[in-house]
Amino acid sequence: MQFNTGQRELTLKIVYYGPGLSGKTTNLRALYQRIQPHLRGHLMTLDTADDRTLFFDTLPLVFRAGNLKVKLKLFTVPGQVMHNYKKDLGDDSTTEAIEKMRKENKQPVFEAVAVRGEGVVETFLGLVDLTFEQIDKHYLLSDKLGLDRRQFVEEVRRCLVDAPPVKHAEEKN
Ligand SMILES: Nc1nc2c(ncn2[C@@H]2O[C@H](COP(=O)(O)OP(=O)(O)OP(=O)(O)O)[C@@H](O)[C@H]2O)c(=O)[nH]1
Ligand SMILES: [Mg+2]
Repeated sequence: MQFNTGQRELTLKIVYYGPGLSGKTTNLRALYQRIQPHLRGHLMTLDTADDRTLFFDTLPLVFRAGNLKVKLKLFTVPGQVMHNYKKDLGDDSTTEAIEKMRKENKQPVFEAVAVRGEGVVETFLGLVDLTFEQIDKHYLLSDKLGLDRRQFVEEVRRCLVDAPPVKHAEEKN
């Protein structure tokens, strides 16, 4: 996070990371399609010949929240072997296995099919919600700027085309 007091500008960088070929770049591409064209910047992807991310992909989104200018910089990085142990369940994954993950993981679990764009927006808004919660704890944005978490996520939701209603972390389960 960066905060420019003079310009009242908040910059947040969110990085999608995980095993190689797990759909990080596909998530960003799907998200690009769902952001209102006048609010999104250039989607830059840098692939090798076989579509593997070389350095990173990036997609900026700029909007206003309260009296702040907010820049969300979305990134993906190339998948690394060290992330494989977090890897998706196989094709034999069942509803029960996903329920088990939901119960055992501290983090929320979102189901998505990035190639079809399903669940991509829900995942993204969930990320934005948790990101705001986290930085608010440290930097007291609600107190200092009067910027409330729900209001913030709602502003991000409004940047999207046909976005579903937001489910906040504490409302899940
Ligand atoms: N079946 C299925 N295929 C997917 C899904 N998301 C991505 N893919 C496919 O999986 C392959 C890898 O997707 P990428 O988005 O390039 O994966 P990545 O995580 O960016 O990979 P690296 O940049 O190499 O780390 C592509 O052929 C995608 O079309 C999904 O939800 N379901
Ligand atoms: Mg990639």
